[in-house]
Amino acid sequence: MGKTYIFGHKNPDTDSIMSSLVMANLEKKLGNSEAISCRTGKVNKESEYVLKYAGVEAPMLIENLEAGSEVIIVDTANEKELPDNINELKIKKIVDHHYVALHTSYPLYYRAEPVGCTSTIMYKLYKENNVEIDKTIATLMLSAIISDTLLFKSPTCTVEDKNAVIELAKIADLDYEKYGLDMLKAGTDISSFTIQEILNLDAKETSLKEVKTIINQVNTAYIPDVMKMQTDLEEGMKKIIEEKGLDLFVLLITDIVNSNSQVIALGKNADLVEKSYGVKLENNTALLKGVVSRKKQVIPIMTENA
Ligand SMILES: [Mn+2]
Repeated sequence: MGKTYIFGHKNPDTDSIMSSLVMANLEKKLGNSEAISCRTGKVNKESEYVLKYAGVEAPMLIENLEAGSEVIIVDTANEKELPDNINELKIKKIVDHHYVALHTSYPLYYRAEPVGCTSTIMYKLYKENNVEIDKTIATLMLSAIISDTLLFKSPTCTVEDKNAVIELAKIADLDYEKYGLDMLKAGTDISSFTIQEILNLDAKETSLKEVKTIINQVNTAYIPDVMKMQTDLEEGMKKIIEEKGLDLFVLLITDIVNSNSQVIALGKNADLVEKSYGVKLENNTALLKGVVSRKKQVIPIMTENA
Protein backbone atom coordinates (compact mmCIF):
# COMPACT_ATOMS: atom_id res chain seq x y z
CA MET A 1 0.00 0.00 0.00
CA GLY A 2 1.29 3.45 -0.86
CA LYS A 3 1.02 6.63 1.12
CA THR A 4 -2.42 7.97 1.96
CA TYR A 5 -2.64 11.68 2.65
CA ILE A 6 -5.46 12.65 4.99
CA PHE A 7 -6.63 16.22 5.19
CA GLY A 8 -9.60 18.53 5.71
CA HIS A 9 -10.59 21.83 4.15
CA LYS A 10 -8.55 24.90 3.30
CA ASN A 11 -8.22 27.36 6.19
CA PRO A 12 -8.36 24.34 8.48
CA ASP A 13 -10.39 24.70 11.64
CA THR A 14 -10.01 22.55 14.75
CA ASP A 15 -12.26 19.81 13.33
CA SER A 16 -10.25 19.57 10.10
CA ILE A 17 -6.96 19.34 11.99
CA MET A 18 -8.11 16.92 14.70
CA SER A 19 -10.15 14.71 12.39
CA SER A 20 -7.16 14.27 10.08
CA LEU A 21 -5.05 13.18 13.06
CA VAL A 22 -7.76 10.92 14.42
CA MET A 23 -8.45 9.42 10.98
CA ALA A 24 -4.75 8.75 10.37
CA ASN A 25 -4.56 6.93 13.69
CA LEU A 26 -7.62 4.84 12.82
CA GLU A 27 -6.24 3.97 9.39
CA LYS A 28 -2.97 2.86 10.98
CA LYS A 29 -4.80 0.75 13.54
CA LEU A 30 -6.67 -0.88 10.66
CA GLY A 31 -3.46 -1.75 8.85
CA ASN A 32 -2.82 1.23 6.58
CA SER A 33 0.65 1.93 7.93
CA GLU A 34 1.35 4.75 5.50
CA ALA A 35 -1.56 6.95 6.47
CA ILE A 36 -0.30 10.49 6.99
CA SER A 37 -2.20 13.24 8.76
CA CYS A 38 -1.95 16.45 6.71
CA ARG A 39 -3.31 19.97 6.47
CA THR A 40 -3.62 22.41 3.59
CA GLY A 41 -3.15 25.59 5.62
CA LYS A 42 -2.02 27.25 8.81
CA VAL A 43 -2.91 25.85 12.24
CA ASN A 44 -5.21 28.33 13.99
CA LYS A 45 -4.82 29.46 17.61
CA GLU A 46 -7.57 27.24 18.88
CA SER A 47 -6.02 24.15 17.28
CA GLU A 48 -2.62 25.22 18.59
CA TYR A 49 -4.09 25.25 22.08
CA VAL A 50 -5.45 21.73 21.64
CA LEU A 51 -2.24 20.29 20.16
CA LYS A 52 -0.20 21.80 22.97
CA TYR A 53 -2.58 20.48 25.63
CA ALA A 54 -2.58 17.00 24.10
CA GLY A 55 1.16 17.03 23.33
CA VAL A 56 0.59 16.22 19.67
CA GLU A 57 2.43 17.62 16.66
CA ALA A 58 0.52 19.43 13.97
CA PRO A 59 -0.30 17.49 10.80
CA MET A 60 2.10 17.84 7.89
CA LEU A 61 1.55 20.87 5.66
CA ILE A 62 0.98 19.84 2.06
CA GLU A 63 1.06 22.24 -0.83
CA ASN A 64 1.19 20.26 -4.03
CA LEU A 65 0.27 16.62 -4.17
CA GLU A 66 1.40 14.73 -7.23
CA ALA A 67 -1.30 13.63 -9.63
CA GLY A 68 -2.50 10.15 -8.74
CA SER A 69 -1.77 10.51 -5.00
CA GLU A 70 -4.20 8.65 -2.76
CA VAL A 71 -6.09 10.81 -0.32
CA ILE A 72 -8.71 10.62 2.40
CA ILE A 73 -10.78 13.74 2.96
CA VAL A 74 -12.33 14.72 6.26
CA ASP A 75 -14.63 17.59 7.23
CA THR A 76 -15.51 18.74 3.72
CA ALA A 77 -17.03 17.41 0.53
CA ASN A 78 -16.65 20.65 -1.35
CA GLU A 79 -14.32 20.93 -4.33
CA LYS A 80 -13.80 24.64 -3.64
CA GLU A 81 -12.26 23.82 -0.26
CA LEU A 82 -9.83 21.23 -1.60
CA PRO A 83 -6.52 21.45 -3.47
CA ASP A 84 -6.83 22.85 -7.00
CA ASN A 85 -5.78 19.55 -8.55
CA ILE A 86 -8.30 17.47 -6.56
CA ASN A 87 -9.59 15.98 -9.81
CA GLU A 88 -6.17 14.49 -10.45
CA LEU A 89 -6.02 12.87 -7.00
CA LYS A 90 -7.51 9.54 -6.06
CA ILE A 91 -10.01 10.02 -3.23
CA LYS A 92 -10.24 6.76 -1.30
CA LYS A 93 -12.59 7.92 1.42
CA ILE A 94 -14.55 10.92 2.61
CA VAL A 95 -15.83 11.36 6.16
CA ASP A 96 -17.87 14.53 6.51
CA HIS A 97 -20.83 16.38 7.94
CA HIS A 98 -21.48 19.04 5.26
CA TYR A 99 -23.51 19.23 2.06
CA VAL A 100 -22.03 17.41 -0.92
CA ALA A 101 -20.42 19.61 -3.56
CA LEU A 102 -18.02 17.23 -5.19
CA HIS A 103 -18.20 14.71 -7.92
CA THR A 104 -16.00 11.75 -8.80
CA SER A 105 -15.98 9.41 -11.77
CA TYR A 106 -15.09 6.38 -9.61
CA PRO A 107 -16.51 4.69 -6.51
CA LEU A 108 -15.24 5.55 -3.05
CA TYR A 109 -16.01 5.04 0.62
CA TYR A 110 -18.31 7.89 1.59
CA ARG A 111 -19.53 8.45 5.14
CA ALA A 112 -21.56 11.52 5.85
CA GLU A 113 -23.92 12.23 8.71
CA PRO A 114 -25.76 15.44 9.58
CA VAL A 115 -24.14 15.71 13.01
CA GLY A 116 -22.31 18.70 14.46
CA CYS A 117 -18.77 17.56 13.84
CA THR A 118 -16.69 15.13 11.77
CA SER A 119 -15.06 13.90 14.96
CA THR A 120 -18.44 12.67 16.19
CA ILE A 121 -18.54 10.40 13.13
CA MET A 122 -14.92 9.44 13.82
CA TYR A 123 -15.94 8.45 17.34
CA LYS A 124 -18.53 6.11 15.85
CA LEU A 125 -16.02 4.71 13.36
CA TYR A 126 -13.67 3.80 16.20
CA LYS A 127 -16.49 2.00 17.98
CA GLU A 128 -17.69 0.23 14.84
CA ASN A 129 -14.16 -1.01 14.17
CA ASN A 130 -13.47 -1.89 17.80
CA VAL A 131 -10.46 0.39 17.91
CA GLU A 132 -9.53 1.68 21.32
CA ILE A 133 -9.76 5.42 21.91
CA ASP A 134 -6.83 6.45 24.09
CA LYS A 135 -6.55 9.58 26.19
CA THR A 136 -4.85 11.60 23.46
CA ILE A 137 -7.28 10.65 20.71
CA ALA A 138 -10.18 11.34 23.10
CA THR A 139 -8.82 14.83 23.77
CA LEU A 140 -8.46 15.58 20.05
CA MET A 141 -11.96 14.32 19.27
CA LEU A 142 -13.74 16.16 22.05
CA SER A 143 -11.88 19.37 21.21
CA ALA A 144 -13.11 19.20 17.62
CA ILE A 145 -16.69 18.59 18.75
CA ILE A 146 -16.62 21.45 21.26
CA SER A 147 -15.15 23.72 18.59
CA ASP A 148 -17.69 22.91 15.88
CA THR A 149 -20.67 23.04 18.26
CA LEU A 150 -19.42 26.03 20.28
CA LEU A 151 -19.76 23.98 23.45
CA PHE A 152 -23.17 22.61 22.35
CA LYS A 153 -24.61 26.10 21.75
CA SER A 154 -24.68 25.86 17.97
CA PRO A 155 -27.94 24.69 16.38
CA THR A 156 -25.82 22.19 14.44
CA CYS A 157 -25.19 20.31 17.69
CA THR A 158 -26.98 16.97 18.02
CA VAL A 159 -27.51 14.60 20.94
CA GLU A 160 -24.82 12.39 19.44
CA ASP A 161 -22.25 15.20 19.57
CA LYS A 162 -23.05 15.91 23.19
CA ASN A 163 -22.99 12.28 24.25
CA ALA A 164 -19.68 11.74 22.47
CA VAL A 165 -18.10 14.62 24.40
CA ILE A 166 -19.41 13.31 27.71
CA GLU A 167 -17.96 9.84 27.02
CA LEU A 168 -14.68 11.19 25.61
CA ALA A 169 -14.19 13.51 28.59
CA LYS A 170 -14.21 10.45 30.85
CA ILE A 171 -11.42 8.86 28.79
CA ALA A 172 -9.49 12.14 28.52
CA ASP A 173 -10.06 12.74 32.22
CA LEU A 174 -10.91 16.41 31.91
CA ASP A 175 -13.66 18.87 32.82
CA TYR A 176 -14.98 19.52 29.31
CA GLU A 177 -16.84 22.71 30.20
CA LYS A 178 -13.84 24.43 31.66
CA TYR A 179 -11.43 23.03 29.09
CA GLY A 180 -13.85 23.86 26.26
CA LEU A 181 -14.28 27.49 27.24
CA ASP A 182 -10.52 27.95 27.65
CA MET A 183 -9.99 26.39 24.24
CA LEU A 184 -12.64 28.54 22.53
CA LYS A 185 -11.21 31.65 24.13
CA ALA A 186 -7.70 30.76 22.98
CA GLY A 187 -9.16 30.66 19.48
CA THR A 188 -10.52 34.19 19.68
CA ASP A 189 -7.17 35.85 20.23
CA ILE A 190 -6.66 37.82 17.03
CA SER A 191 -4.35 40.43 18.52
CA SER A 192 -1.33 39.25 16.55
CA PHE A 193 -3.07 39.13 13.16
CA THR A 194 -3.05 41.62 10.33
CA ILE A 195 -6.37 42.66 8.77
CA GLN A 196 -5.61 40.42 5.77
CA GLU A 197 -5.05 37.47 8.07
CA ILE A 198 -8.28 38.11 10.00
CA LEU A 199 -10.21 38.27 6.74
CA ASN A 200 -8.74 34.97 5.66
CA LEU A 201 -8.94 33.07 8.97
CA ASP A 202 -12.14 31.16 8.33
CA ALA A 203 -13.31 32.41 4.96
CA LYS A 204 -15.57 30.25 2.85
CA GLU A 205 -16.12 31.04 -0.79
CA THR A 206 -19.54 30.03 -1.94
CA SER A 207 -22.25 30.84 -4.42
CA LEU A 208 -25.64 31.77 -3.01
CA LYS A 209 -27.51 30.91 -6.20
CA GLU A 210 -25.93 33.45 -8.60
CA VAL A 211 -24.44 35.63 -5.88
CA LYS A 212 -20.68 35.11 -5.67
CA THR A 213 -19.95 35.38 -1.98
CA ILE A 214 -17.35 35.03 0.74
CA ILE A 215 -18.63 34.35 4.23
CA ASN A 216 -15.96 34.79 6.85
CA GLN A 217 -16.48 34.04 10.52
CA VAL A 218 -14.40 35.39 13.37
CA ASN A 219 -15.13 34.19 16.89
CA THR A 220 -14.77 36.54 19.81
CA ALA A 221 -15.57 36.68 23.50
CA TYR A 222 -16.43 40.41 23.12
CA ILE A 223 -17.79 41.90 19.87
CA PRO A 224 -16.55 45.50 20.44
CA ASP A 225 -12.96 44.20 20.47
CA VAL A 226 -13.36 43.30 16.81
CA MET A 227 -15.71 46.14 15.81
CA LYS A 228 -13.15 48.73 16.76
CA MET A 229 -11.33 47.61 13.60
CA GLN A 230 -14.41 48.08 11.40
CA THR A 231 -12.89 50.75 9.14
CA ASP A 232 -9.78 48.71 8.42
CA LEU A 233 -11.77 45.51 8.03
CA GLU A 234 -14.04 47.16 5.47
CA GLU A 235 -11.10 48.45 3.51
CA GLY A 236 -9.65 44.93 3.36
CA MET A 237 -13.03 43.46 2.41
CA LYS A 238 -13.41 45.96 -0.45
CA LYS A 239 -10.02 44.94 -1.83
CA ILE A 240 -10.95 41.25 -1.78
CA ILE A 241 -14.34 42.00 -3.41
CA GLU A 242 -12.51 43.72 -6.24
CA GLU A 243 -9.79 41.11 -6.63
CA LYS A 244 -12.20 38.20 -6.70
CA GLY A 245 -15.09 39.91 -8.45
CA LEU A 246 -17.45 39.13 -5.55
CA ASP A 247 -21.06 40.25 -5.30
CA LEU A 248 -21.06 40.01 -1.52
CA PHE A 249 -18.64 39.77 1.39
CA VAL A 250 -20.17 38.80 4.72
CA LEU A 251 -18.07 39.05 7.85
CA LEU A 252 -19.66 37.38 10.87
CA ILE A 253 -18.22 38.38 14.21
CA THR A 254 -19.57 35.70 16.49
CA ASP A 255 -19.86 36.17 20.24
CA ILE A 256 -19.20 32.67 21.56
CA VAL A 257 -20.28 33.58 25.09
CA ASN A 258 -23.69 35.08 24.30
CA SER A 259 -24.35 33.31 20.97
CA ASN A 260 -24.96 36.30 18.66
CA SER A 261 -23.21 37.55 15.55
CA GLN A 262 -22.47 41.08 14.48
CA VAL A 263 -22.40 41.12 10.70
CA ILE A 264 -20.53 43.46 8.38
CA ALA A 265 -21.78 43.14 4.81
CA LEU A 266 -20.31 44.79 1.73
CA GLY A 267 -20.80 44.39 -2.01
CA LYS A 268 -23.60 45.05 -4.46
CA ASN A 269 -25.76 42.32 -2.90
CA ALA A 270 -25.35 43.45 0.72
CA ASP A 271 -29.13 43.90 0.91
CA LEU A 272 -29.37 40.10 0.86
CA VAL A 273 -28.42 40.19 4.54
CA GLU A 274 -31.25 42.63 5.27
CA LYS A 275 -33.74 40.50 3.34
CA SER A 276 -32.60 37.26 4.98
CA TYR A 277 -32.73 38.44 8.58
CA GLY A 278 -35.21 41.30 8.55
CA VAL A 279 -32.57 43.73 9.77
CA LYS A 280 -31.41 47.13 8.53
CA LEU A 281 -27.70 47.53 7.89
CA GLU A 282 -26.52 50.75 9.44
CA ASN A 283 -23.01 51.76 8.55
CA ASN A 284 -22.80 48.33 6.82
CA THR A 285 -23.43 46.42 10.04
CA ALA A 286 -26.22 44.80 12.07
CA LEU A 287 -26.62 42.41 15.00
CA LEU A 288 -27.98 38.97 14.11
CA LYS A 289 -29.44 37.68 17.36
CA GLY A 290 -28.93 33.99 18.03
CA VAL A 291 -26.99 33.44 14.80
CA VAL A 292 -23.81 31.43 15.35
CA SER A 293 -23.79 28.78 12.66
CA ARG A 294 -22.73 29.67 9.14
CA LYS A 295 -23.73 26.24 7.96
CA LYS A 296 -27.24 26.16 9.41
CA GLN A 297 -28.24 29.76 10.00
CA VAL A 298 -26.46 31.63 7.23
CA ILE A 299 -25.78 29.69 4.02
CA PRO A 300 -29.23 28.05 3.67
CA ILE A 301 -31.18 31.16 4.67
CA MET A 302 -29.22 33.48 2.42
CA THR A 303 -29.40 31.01 -0.47
CA GLU A 304 -33.17 30.90 -0.10
CA ASN A 305 -33.39 34.68 -0.24
CA ALA A 306 -30.84 35.16 -3.04
MN1 LIG B 1 -16.44 20.29 10.97
